[in-house]
Amino acid sequence: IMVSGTISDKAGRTLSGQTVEAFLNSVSHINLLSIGLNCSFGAEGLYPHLRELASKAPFYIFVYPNAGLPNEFEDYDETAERMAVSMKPFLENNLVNIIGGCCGTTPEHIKKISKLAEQNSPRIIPEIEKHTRLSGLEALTLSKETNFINVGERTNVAGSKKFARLIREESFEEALSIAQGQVEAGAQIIDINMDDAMLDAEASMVKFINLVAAEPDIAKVPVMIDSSDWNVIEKALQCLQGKGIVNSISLKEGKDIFIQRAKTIKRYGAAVIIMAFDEKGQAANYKRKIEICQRAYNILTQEVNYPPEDIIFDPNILSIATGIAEHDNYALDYINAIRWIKENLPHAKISGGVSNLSFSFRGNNTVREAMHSAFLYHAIKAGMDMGIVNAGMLQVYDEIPDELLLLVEDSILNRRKDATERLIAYAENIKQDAEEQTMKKDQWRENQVDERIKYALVKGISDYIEDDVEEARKNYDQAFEIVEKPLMAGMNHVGELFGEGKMFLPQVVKSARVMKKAVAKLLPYIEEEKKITGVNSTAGKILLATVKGDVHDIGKNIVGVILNCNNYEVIDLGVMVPAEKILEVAVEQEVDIIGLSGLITPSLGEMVHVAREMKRKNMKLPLIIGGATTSKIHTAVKIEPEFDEPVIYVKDASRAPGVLNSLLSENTKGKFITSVKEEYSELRNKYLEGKIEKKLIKYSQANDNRLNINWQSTEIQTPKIIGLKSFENYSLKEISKYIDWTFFFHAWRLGGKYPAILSDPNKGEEATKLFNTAQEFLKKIFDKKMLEAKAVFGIFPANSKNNSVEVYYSENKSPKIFYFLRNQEEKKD
Ligand code: THG
Repeated sequence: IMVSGTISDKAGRTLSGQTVEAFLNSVSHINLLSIGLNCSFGAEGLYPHLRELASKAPFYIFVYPNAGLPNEFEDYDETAERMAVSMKPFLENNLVNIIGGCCGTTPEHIKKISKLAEQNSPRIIPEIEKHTRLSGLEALTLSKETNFINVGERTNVAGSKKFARLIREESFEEALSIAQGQVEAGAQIIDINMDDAMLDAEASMVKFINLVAAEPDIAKVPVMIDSSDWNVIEKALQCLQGKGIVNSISLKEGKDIFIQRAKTIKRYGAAVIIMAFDEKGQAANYKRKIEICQRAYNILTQEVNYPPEDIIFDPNILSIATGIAEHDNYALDYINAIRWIKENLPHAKISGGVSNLSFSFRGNNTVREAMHSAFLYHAIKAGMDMGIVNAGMLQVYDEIPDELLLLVEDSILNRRKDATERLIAYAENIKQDAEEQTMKKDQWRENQVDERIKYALVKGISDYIEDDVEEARKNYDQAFEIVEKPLMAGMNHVGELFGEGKMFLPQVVKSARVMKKAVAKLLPYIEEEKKITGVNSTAGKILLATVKGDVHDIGKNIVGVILNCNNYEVIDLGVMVPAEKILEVAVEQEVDIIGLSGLITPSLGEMVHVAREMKRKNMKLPLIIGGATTSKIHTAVKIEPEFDEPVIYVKDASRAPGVLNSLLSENTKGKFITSVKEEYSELRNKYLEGKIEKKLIKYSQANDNRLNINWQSTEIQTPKIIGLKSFENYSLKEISKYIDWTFFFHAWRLGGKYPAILSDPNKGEEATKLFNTAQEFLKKIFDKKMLEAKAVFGIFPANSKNNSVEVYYSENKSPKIFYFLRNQEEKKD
């Protein structure tokens, strides 16, 4: 079996949000022949990701990138030479065993790559250290360097009254915020438990885990599936993308069932917690604990071939200080057992439910937290690797008041007979510090309401959005303005961040959900306002389709979700939709906009066809274009000229609401369409001009055109200073004269090669001087004066053949351009 992955965004993640290492950990339980990367965004950016994979995978490695991303016109620009340059480091650093090319590569490419491969030796599979390697969207490796791993306990219906209530009431969104709270408070794994007689544990587990998968801030950590019902565990395993932990199995029901379940878990690819139980029951003392763990370890490693690093023992943390003498040594037995396991069961890890320890002090969090911290202090020293804890509620060992510390340690380490009594006496004396219990207030809640709305959208926080939009209504005349202004501003910011690789897809979808909630809250008000103004109740009706010949729809579906969240009625025709069908439904359903999507390059041609058909049928509605291969330039050059109505490219899902809003809103529509038309026509002209200019000549001809310098005939002065010279007290004004402004003018679209002068006579003496110089310059060279110019922005040689220059100047506010030709009248205004 060979597993091939693709990195799909700038953040270096797979489409479902995993990092390369998280992905590797998710599939490493299979005895792979090889693992590698294909396509992605070409060879060039792949190096760091490939290197990471090569350094961590115990399998052969392959790579076959595409020849860069396809350009806007369905072609791949990366030549065989260029691609070989980017692939060279893969081979020279011996990162791969198999190498090749994906989309856009040709026999020519493969020939070049193959040559390079011949010159280098293949990767040798490195010795990979045995560590417990887990993953959510990100990898979690338990090594000597990682300290104790916190597993969040609060997403447990048996361990949190609040969580239990939320799940019972099906308030899944708020339940998710408990998970998020655990992660924010430092949980590196979350334990999820739905075992409750009043719940359909299987259904609740599946639903909750799937919701977690869509919350990148939670899904980044691995999941610990906590259930005593095997069916719940197996169902949950089927929903996990990453490599999680099963909590738990044991020898309670005998060896056969134990083996059968361990085999199943191994096949799904998860680590497993083994509780110290057997046919006789729970191990309470040291001897029973180590005896059961030893037996389970032998069965797992010898009969199931379970990787020992994926075995996590839980030798039972039982409640102490209960008043029952037999319980007094429970903590010490656990600590001693883990010390033994560490020494005798190689690579196995140790976990435990820490809060169990202090059940007898329920209601007194001060004492409980002190007990947990002191217990962990000793247990971690003995080798405890991870623990199920109330993340964020652990006290720092050093900060436990001396008196309390002495009492809890007496109890944990069973140092004196009256330890429990003394601890109880202490506990009765202290009052709960109410303040300690209240969570610290979120700083961002202090901001202005519009800022809060934007923040909530970017962070995907839905908790306060309804109250915030309600509050925002005070500042706006109409509810719809809140959608158009702060909410859109937030969504646009999300779009920008996504474009820069600072957010990844699942996060964008999460933002859309916040948007949905906000819009839902505003909808009744918007409806009211519309009754008065007589406008439609939805924002608009849009038809979406992946064009004929293309089966990709992930992006389109995301657009659908996001538009839905923005109150658009979406008719999704699915994939492989022929032009006739699209137009037929559009007419029948009277949609406001048609949106076409496609991922593969032939779809570009199909989109041109749809546009032509729309024109032929004389349709009067805008067409929007999106999908991985589509682009603004292709839309402008190839699609837009085919159809007279607006044809607009939408870069990614996050931008769809902004574009549609501008297209359909009466206020912005006209201006928006005109500006897009202008922009596309400019792009088209530039492209067509560029096409003409780019005619290539023969290499020999190019050589003949080189600059011939006769070094003998010219006397070359030795510069006064060679090397660096630093100026200490300079003025920017002075220095600006020496700056080569070419690049700035390019950026400002001013064109030209060597700017001669920049000035504005209204800007003081220095500028006037420059302005006069410009006048003189033109007079001297062209015998022309500056006409009515009030300011000169620059003078550029426009064409070296006829010695013309372009002069950028202004008479009033709007800049103008003149072309001057030597000894001729000015060519054009
Ligand atoms: N080993 C393994 N898994 C486990 C346990 C274990 N899973 C469950 C449990 N034990 C660990 N989780 C918890 C979670 C919460 C509490 C204790 C253990 C807890 N809850 C508060 C209480 O009951 O007082 C509830 C407070 C509230 O409702 O807010 O203490 O040992 N493998």
